[in-house]
Amino acid sequence: MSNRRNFIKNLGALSLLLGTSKLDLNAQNSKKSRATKVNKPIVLSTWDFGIEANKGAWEVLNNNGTALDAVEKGVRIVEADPNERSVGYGGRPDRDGIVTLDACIMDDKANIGSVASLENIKHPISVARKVMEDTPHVMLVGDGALQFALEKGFKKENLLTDISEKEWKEWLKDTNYQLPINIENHDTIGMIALDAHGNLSGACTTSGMAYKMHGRVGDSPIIGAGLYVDNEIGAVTATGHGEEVIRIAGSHLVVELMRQGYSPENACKEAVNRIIKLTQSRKKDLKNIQVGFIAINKQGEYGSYCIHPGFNFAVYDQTGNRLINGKSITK
Ligand code: SD4
Repeated sequence: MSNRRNFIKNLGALSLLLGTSKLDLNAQNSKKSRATKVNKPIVLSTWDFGIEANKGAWEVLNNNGTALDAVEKGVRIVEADPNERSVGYGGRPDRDGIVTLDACIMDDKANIGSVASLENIKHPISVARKVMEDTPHVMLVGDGALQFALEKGFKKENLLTDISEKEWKEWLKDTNYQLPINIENHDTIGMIALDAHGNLSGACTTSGMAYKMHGRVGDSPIIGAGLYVDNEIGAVTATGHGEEVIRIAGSHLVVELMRQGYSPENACKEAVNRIIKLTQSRKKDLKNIQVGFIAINKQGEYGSYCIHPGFNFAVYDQTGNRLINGKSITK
């Protein structure tokens, strides 16, 4: 007996030495949770506009629909709303006054579709879905994406609303065309869902960083950065400073951490810490960078983490639709 106790003690010391204890603990936790009932259906989306988006998604999920249909329907609500100034119609333009949209979608079978720097189309997420379903490619950009959208019957529309135009002109006067670098000028809707059949999908759509350079593409349409789904493990989406999310292949990283046994929240936290580490080693100012991740696993457990306070996300499951503040590294 005492030998066994010593063995366990030594094993503990060894795993501490190897730095595996946290991982093991998480793996144990997640194994424990696997025995419990799966929390499905469930949908999560970024920011407070996620509440309205979740309602649309829930109509699909609650009627036995697929996670794929749910996430497309959900994010379209925000894309169509001119009062949401960071997504779709009414989104803030680039520094040349042009609204350019980025979006991607991924289903439970690893089908993927994406559009980047798309102009004049109100629902880039649905164009991304068409790329996924009707082409042999996974990503179309700029003029080619627009040409494809028009071929598929999408209507060309002016997406620059009066208020966005007015603000952009004021910004031009005040800033003399200098690129903005702060944590205030972007909000993306990323949505991930687990349906009643136990399948995962996700969607991500944005007008990107306000007053960006024309042609700039963020993380949101990049599979593995702004969104990733692995139907065996979980789904993840990101919001915030796209360049930093791309730098660590953020959403894919979070899925891989969950595969290793991390809880959704700890996986998001680890990814956020990696961004912080790289920011510091590159001697950049962390106060200008905000990134948040949200994640769900196959059991319907969810979590989030961001760099600075201020990020929130909406969750809709059998207990209702609610807004939750993301935990942050800085306080
Ligand atoms: C981007 N990640 O274009 C997007 C913007 C965003 O919350 O998410 N804002 O970099």
